[in-house]
Amino acid sequence: MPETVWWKRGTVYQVYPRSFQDTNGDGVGDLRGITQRLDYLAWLGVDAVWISPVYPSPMADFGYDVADYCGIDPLFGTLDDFDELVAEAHRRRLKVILDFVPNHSSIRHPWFTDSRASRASPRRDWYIWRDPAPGGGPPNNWLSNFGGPAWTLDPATGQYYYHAFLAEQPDLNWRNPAVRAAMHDALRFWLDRGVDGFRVDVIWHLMKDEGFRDNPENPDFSADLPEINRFAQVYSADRPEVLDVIAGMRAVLRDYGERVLIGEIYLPMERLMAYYGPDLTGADMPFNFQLIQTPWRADAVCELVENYEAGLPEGGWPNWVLGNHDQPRIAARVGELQARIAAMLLLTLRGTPTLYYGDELGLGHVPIPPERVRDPWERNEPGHGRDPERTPMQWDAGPQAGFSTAEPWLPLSEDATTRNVDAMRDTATSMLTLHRRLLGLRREHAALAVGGYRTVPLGLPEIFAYERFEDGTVLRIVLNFGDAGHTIPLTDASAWTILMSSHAGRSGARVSGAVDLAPAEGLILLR
Ligand code: TEU
Ligand code: CA
Repeated sequence: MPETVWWKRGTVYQVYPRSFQDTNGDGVGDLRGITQRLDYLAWLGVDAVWISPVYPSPMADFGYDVADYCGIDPLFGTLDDFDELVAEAHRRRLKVILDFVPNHSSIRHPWFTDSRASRASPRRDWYIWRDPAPGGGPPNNWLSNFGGPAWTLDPATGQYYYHAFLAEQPDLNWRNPAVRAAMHDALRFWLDRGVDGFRVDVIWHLMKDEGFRDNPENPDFSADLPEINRFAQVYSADRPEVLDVIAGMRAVLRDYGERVLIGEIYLPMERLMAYYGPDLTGADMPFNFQLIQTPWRADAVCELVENYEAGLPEGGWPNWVLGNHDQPRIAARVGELQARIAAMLLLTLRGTPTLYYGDELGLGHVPIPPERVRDPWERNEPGHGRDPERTPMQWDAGPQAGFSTAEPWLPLSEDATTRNVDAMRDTATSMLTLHRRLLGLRREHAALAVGGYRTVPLGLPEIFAYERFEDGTVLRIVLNFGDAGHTIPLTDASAWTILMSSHAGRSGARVSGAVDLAPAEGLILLR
């Protein structure tokens, strides 16, 4: 395989640590649990594990409210546990990516305690404080992503502080060089411990309009959308100066060699591309959520892939995401059968795939009874909560699906006795086996890992076909987004070998001229 940096060749697997494996019987996953399951990740065939936040936190937003950027919350374990996790991961050639949350801290972070103490506090300017509007009330019309105004009045000093998310998550002021320096130190703290990279939370939010202008109304707003969409986020996020901030973080990572900077960015395609930065000084991988936001149709997905490929800056490496801890699960969005096509797509497109834990089991939307709702967003804006995609990983048919000896913090899926790693790992037709085989093929064929991409136009509206190629090897992927069978012409004279079908079986068969595709079947052919 050609020499390529690990994060381009590899596959990222996201662990939501509360829900992966509990080892001390409190119903919440922990670091030792992740360490215990590293053999599983190595067996599955992923290359890196991204762990959602494990820093000390009051958990108002389950760790996305950090009270100390250089520690581990006791709920998850200790720094020693963390060091052991890194060492054990590296022993298995797995990389470790930390979630970094620099846009806001917890309201309990000592920096904020200092900042709010008085207008004269040396740390006052570490956060974003503004006087009330002239007639009283919040300084401008910016809204919180979780509902309500993004400004909270602190009566002690008579000023409002800004929070793009919960009031318990005050935004830091990245225009202040002292904030940048402190955050760079935090990055170095983890890099020195051997961390291989960071997924940076809401990276496009770091800089806000210097003049704090009102956001314009969004003409497309409708009441079923979260309230944040009432206005277009023109001034509260995605400011051009943010690229300089990101280049600063990237420079810290570059001192450590091959470490990766991934940016969480929910923006339209053209803006997303800007986050590779001038001369690629930005994020190595601005997360590409377009598959989550595009209707699940062959023509729409084909168009998306082509636009994305065409929009990449020179040298910019692509990446693909099907789900995460903020989004309804892929199996719930497209259905169990199409989720297999989605897996085949994710793992055969050009670029680094990020897989969300549990999606390899086809885990669906787990209904949460009202008394068990945990996500604060669900309380603020019912219907938008993210608990259904954060339920415990299902390992075996035993009590609590092998996740814990106690009642888990969120309910297990009802089908946990059959939908679990133990039950699925040796079944040829299982979703888990499908993932493992796809990940295996990615390692085996440079064409999949690092090769080129081209669309194969077939003129069949329900079929998306494309090729991946490298050094004379050509793989053709044919995906049936519909529920009818098709005979697919093979547009050249060569014979092809079926490497795998999403339906299992068929591997090794030789085909030429045409190949039959069952409803919702995907094929990978080798020329
Ligand atoms: O998410 C940012 C974010 O924009 C989402 O919450 C988004 O609003 C939602 O998913 C709709 O698509 C990040 C984290 O991933 C999330 O878990 C945190 O709650 C949030 O930042 C605040 O840190
Ligand atoms: Ca635990």
